[in-house]
Amino acid sequence: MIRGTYVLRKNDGTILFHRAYSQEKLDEVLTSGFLVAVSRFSSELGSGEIDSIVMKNLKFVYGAFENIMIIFYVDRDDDDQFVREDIRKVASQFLWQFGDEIKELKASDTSKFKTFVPELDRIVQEEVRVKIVLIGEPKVGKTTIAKIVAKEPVQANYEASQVATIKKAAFDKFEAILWDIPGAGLDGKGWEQLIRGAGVVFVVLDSSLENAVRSKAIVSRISEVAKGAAVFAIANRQDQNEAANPSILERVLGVPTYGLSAVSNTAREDIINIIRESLMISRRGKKKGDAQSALGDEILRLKLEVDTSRREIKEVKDILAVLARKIAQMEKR
Ligand SMILES: Nc1nc2c(ncn2[C@@H]2O[C@H](COP(=O)(O)OP(=O)(O)O)[C@@H](O)[C@H]2O)c(=O)[nH]1
Ligand SMILES: [Mg+2]
Repeated sequence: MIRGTYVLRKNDGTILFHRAYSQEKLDEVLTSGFLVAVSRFSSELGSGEIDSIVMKNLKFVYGAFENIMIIFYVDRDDDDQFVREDIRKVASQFLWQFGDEIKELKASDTSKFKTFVPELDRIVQEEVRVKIVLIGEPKVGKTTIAKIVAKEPVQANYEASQVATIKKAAFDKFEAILWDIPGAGLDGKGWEQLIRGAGVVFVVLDSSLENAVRSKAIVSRISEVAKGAAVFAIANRQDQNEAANPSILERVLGVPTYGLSAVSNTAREDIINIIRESLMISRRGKKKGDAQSALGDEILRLKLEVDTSRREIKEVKDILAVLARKIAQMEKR
């Protein structure tokens, strides 16, 4: 999860803005050391370029934009892809709001940047909480998957789930709320209520063809009931010899299908990667998110363009001045 955000002035490393999202105290020696270092090598970082560095249990993701640096610190295992999107948005917004004031600013007078808090929160918290539903026939591995993601102990002996259970897991910038819906009730309509408001729905399969064919009905029903949800399949039990290849199951179901073995040692990382990718795809499909990040990029581009044309105007003016002097000299002769 995102632990906090810094905005620095590039040339001297002045901290213009800091917001912590987690109660945990930062290692101050570590952080101030990092901030000094990062402002030193900011000149090597091209404008708009984003890089990251891991220190102890934190990952610092940072980018240079015009005369500022934006730094997010997150948990060390987090994927910084989502943070990178946020960094670009924060940079555009911060430059848009304060761009002109940063240059003249005296190092001690950073209070005005506090007004950036709601703006930052809006960017960071946009779509952080996501409802993820695991649905599918009994014994395909839904409860196992939910428990692994939530870091709960998994028992090997099977217990049929009677009621939907909800588990939480935090990773990257997300707070995932996992809904584990019992497979026994899929004939009725009860489950349709439960998937409302989901961002992502995973139809979990035991990777047999029969199971995939039977699950087709659920897939088409999901898209009717939860219109905003992106639907994917998890082809679980890939460790079993009889498991069909995910690409074949994908053709049967008509939705992106990820292979998984929930009993593997790497299961948690594998599942988180599947969730990451599905969130990336589902967000890409959302017009609003697209429009917003496109707007951020557009603002940054326009600002660069204005700066360039200001420079060009000055150059043209200089040339005109030289020409005018030349004409005046020629007229004198
Ligand atoms: N071999 C194998 N067993 C699995 C896998 N995933 C789950 N299981 C086992 O299958 C049984 C049913 O899993 P469960 O998560 O309770 O299924 P649910 O009914 O869909 O919630 C349990 O005994 C699990 O340990 C897998 O990928 N491979
Ligand atoms: Mg279950």
